[in-house]
Amino acid sequence: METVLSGIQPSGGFHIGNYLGAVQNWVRMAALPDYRCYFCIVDLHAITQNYEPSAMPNRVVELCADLLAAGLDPNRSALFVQSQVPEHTELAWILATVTPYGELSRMTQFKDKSERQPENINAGLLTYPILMAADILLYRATRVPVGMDQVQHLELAREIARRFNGRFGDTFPEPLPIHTQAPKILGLDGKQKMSKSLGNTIEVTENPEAIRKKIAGAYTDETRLRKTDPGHPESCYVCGLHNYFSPPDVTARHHEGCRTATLGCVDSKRALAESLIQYLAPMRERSLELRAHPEQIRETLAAGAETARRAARETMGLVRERLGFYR
Ligand code: AQP
Repeated sequence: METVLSGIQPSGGFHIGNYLGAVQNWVRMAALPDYRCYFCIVDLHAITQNYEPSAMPNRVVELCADLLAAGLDPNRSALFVQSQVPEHTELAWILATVTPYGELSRMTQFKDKSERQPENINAGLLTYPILMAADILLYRATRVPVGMDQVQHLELAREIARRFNGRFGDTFPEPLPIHTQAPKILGLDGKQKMSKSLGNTIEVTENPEAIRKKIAGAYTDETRLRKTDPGHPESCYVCGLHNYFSPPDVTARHHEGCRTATLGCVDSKRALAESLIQYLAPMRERSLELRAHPEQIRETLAAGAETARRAARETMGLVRERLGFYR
């Protein structure tokens, strides 16, 4: 039996990058009997960015509704909120003592976020990967379904596990990343990663009109200036999204139409918007239904936290023993 852990920040609306890059795998792995799954809404990570405290409780409820609507079965996985299991922060402190400072300052996410929020380069931005390592190692997880943006952090988590094991004895397995077919979805600008905090997303619960408007403004093949210019579907953002959301015949028609200049970017965008609306409709409807019953969501999260706390206490018992802490 493999143990699986992954997390998502309540830092904005759940978007198609989160879904295609990570959560599709969460749903798939939770449904399989070979995996014991823990999925957490990582609010402790989210507070390293600028945020509004009064909006947080609702964001957590909505994100939980979105994850359930995406198909995550809470009876086959522990779905919980990170701050409700205090062992995450306790283990993070301990792991900080075996983490080289130099490695932390090399992380590209730290550099990017420091540039993005120069007025708030807090120490939590730097130590973020240690908390992520703690999230994973607390459950002694061996598989971590994440997008490409988390690979560097996961490599550091592996090194932290190695260093801890080397110093205090074999305690943690080295976790491996698990990717989907779409580990990096770009934002609507076609340049940066689609990311909640960059505001370049299509949310899973976005209404149809908003989807049409956003896709109309999406980036397309820069070399195709006029409709009569043949395009390059392989490097066109809109054609790329057809691969994931449109039926194969629609995708083939628009790729071919782009290549031969028989269909324009506007046609392709219109078709993509309708495909997305259709693809997302069941998730959107289900999430809106679930959001109308926040008490059920709270019950799900409470049950998940209980399961997570049990596993976390067990690991921390072992860790304290290894560290030689007074008992
Ligand atoms: N664009 C993406 N393509 C593929 N996978 C992605 N993930 C995130 N964006 C993409 C994966 O989704 C999981 C949750 O990550 P997150 O909560 O950090 O997502 P975010 O939208 O990137 O959120 P933020 O707040 O804007 O965070 P930063 O700025 O830290 O990226 C992860 O498995 C992630 O890999």
